[in-house]
Amino acid sequence: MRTESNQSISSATPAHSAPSRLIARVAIETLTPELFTRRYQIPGVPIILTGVTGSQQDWTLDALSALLNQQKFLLRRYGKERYQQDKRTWPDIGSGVPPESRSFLEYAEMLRSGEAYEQDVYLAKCSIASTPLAESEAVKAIATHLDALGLQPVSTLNLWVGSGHMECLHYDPTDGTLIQMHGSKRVLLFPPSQTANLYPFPFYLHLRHGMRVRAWFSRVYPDRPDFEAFPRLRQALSDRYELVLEPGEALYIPAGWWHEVTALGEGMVCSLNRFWRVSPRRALLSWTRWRAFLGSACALPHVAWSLALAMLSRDRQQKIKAILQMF
Ligand SMILES: O=C(O)CCC(=O)C(=O)O
Repeated sequence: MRTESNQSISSATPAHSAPSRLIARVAIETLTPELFTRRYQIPGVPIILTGVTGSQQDWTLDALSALLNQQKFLLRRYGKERYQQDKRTWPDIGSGVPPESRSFLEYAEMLRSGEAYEQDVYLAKCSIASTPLAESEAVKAIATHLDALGLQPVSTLNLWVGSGHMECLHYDPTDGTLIQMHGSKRVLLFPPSQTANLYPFPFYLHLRHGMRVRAWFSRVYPDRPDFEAFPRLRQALSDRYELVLEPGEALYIPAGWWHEVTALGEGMVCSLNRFWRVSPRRALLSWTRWRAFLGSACALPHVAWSLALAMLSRDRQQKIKAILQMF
């Protein structure tokens, strides 16, 4: 029997805030690159694109297991207590969580037994470039559709597989698309103008923690607001967008837009994402991007020191791999 160990998921409007705003859905076939660039990419406006995977997707756990088999992936074990804790006490966040290397079949077993749900074990942001998924019909359809919008990639396609996981509130310094392949995800979004009201970790924290803690993560839980500790959160909540992303849909998330992403239900939920270059004017004027770069720059002395220590240790390869994996 699985317990409600992960943060409770509610799409209802919390009693303390105004109703969520909505994000429009547009069939990708109807968008020309000019239209996409003018309406969404240049101003940095999120949009849900439908029909992105063509009819070629059914990424069930059995289908993924058959294709990925013994291929190794890095998993993050968050543990069931994490979302009960005050985020200010977290020793690590996101890619800063120490990775565990497992074959896909081992992870599939964790998903089937409920361990992945109960212990919140997440296969996060793993490149599919050297896997058979890269050659699949669904990925070809995605590439054709997204290339046609004129976006310029700054990453490969990444795989995200889990059960009940909540990827907590953060933003990325590049534009991104989150593409839903199996199951559904609830996404909460806040515009970059709400950054101060979402209490991000300060960028200088990287001096002390390197890349384990990240300035682009928020210290608040939007669904369980602590207005005493974070009074300005009230303002952010009145400027909140909410949606459920369904298979075959892609959410375009412009750089600096805060997002909290929760896999719905207890079954396996799978997505792909990819990051894209930001339009030059928005890149230059975005404070959220600059503070992320400042944070990364502050992390450099700590990272260099950790690398030096890793070089001197016996299991240096493992340690260096774990440090580099945080980027
Ligand atoms: O799907 C997730 O868990 C997180 C995805 C995400 O943060 C992104 O696509 O930028």
